Amino acid sequence: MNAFRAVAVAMLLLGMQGGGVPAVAAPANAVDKPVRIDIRNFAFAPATLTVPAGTRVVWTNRDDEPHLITSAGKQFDASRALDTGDTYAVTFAKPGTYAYYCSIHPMMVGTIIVQ
Ligand SMILES: [Cu+2]
Repeated sequence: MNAFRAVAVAMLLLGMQGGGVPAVAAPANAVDKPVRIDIRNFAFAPATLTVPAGTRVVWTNRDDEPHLITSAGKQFDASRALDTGDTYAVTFAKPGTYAYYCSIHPMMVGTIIVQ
């Protein structure tokens, strides 16, 4: 083991014992599995979804009617009108509360809580 490597290992061990800042940062995009929301019977299922930051959320329209996902606060781009079986995906990078609705059927509402 050369000197540089010994110092690196020592720093790693100290970092692990420090308890504050982790010695090795997690990758920026630690969430690789999309989370799905079904649109069924004129409702979002689940209506409220809590996910870690970086999660890709995919809506799928299971109804025979078109639905159009729209952010209540214009926090993300609206989908096009989704026909049966169509999907729409948004990656939520920043923590926050994202309310959305169907602009064709505004009584259809949902919330995504990003932690
Ligand atoms: Cu709709």
